[in-house]
Amino acid sequence: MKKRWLSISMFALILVSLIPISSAEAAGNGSWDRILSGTLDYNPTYGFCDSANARSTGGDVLIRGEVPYVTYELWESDPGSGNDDYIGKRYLTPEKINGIFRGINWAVDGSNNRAELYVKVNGRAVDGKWVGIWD
Ligand SMILES: [Ca+2]
Ligand SMILES: [Ca+2]
Repeated sequence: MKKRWLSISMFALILVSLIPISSAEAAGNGSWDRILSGTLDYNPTYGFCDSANARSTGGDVLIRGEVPYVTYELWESDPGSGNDDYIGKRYLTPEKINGIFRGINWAVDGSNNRAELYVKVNGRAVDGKWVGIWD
């Protein structure tokens, strides 16, 4: 029983990460490049899960998460405590697997001229689950 559940959830993960992004949701520069494929990891100090940072040139950004019916937030990281910039949030479902954020050039900063993007989900329900970011 457990094994079967595992294979079903693996299937869901492969599905959500590999489904082609439709042309109706085209990126500004014409192609989506994946800049992050990783996990959301629980931080007990803050009570949320977040991903590693991914460097973006701004423009349009798309996120996907393994777990449906969850609100995924997109943030931009800056040095120091409490300086990160909130970009927005998207509630993702099996019918709406792409969370798209348009025109986020304003989030590009720093000497590297990049936005350090990460995904955050409140609580610990998505701990260890997959998340992806495209630029
Ligand atoms: Ca910033
Ligand atoms: Ca930054």
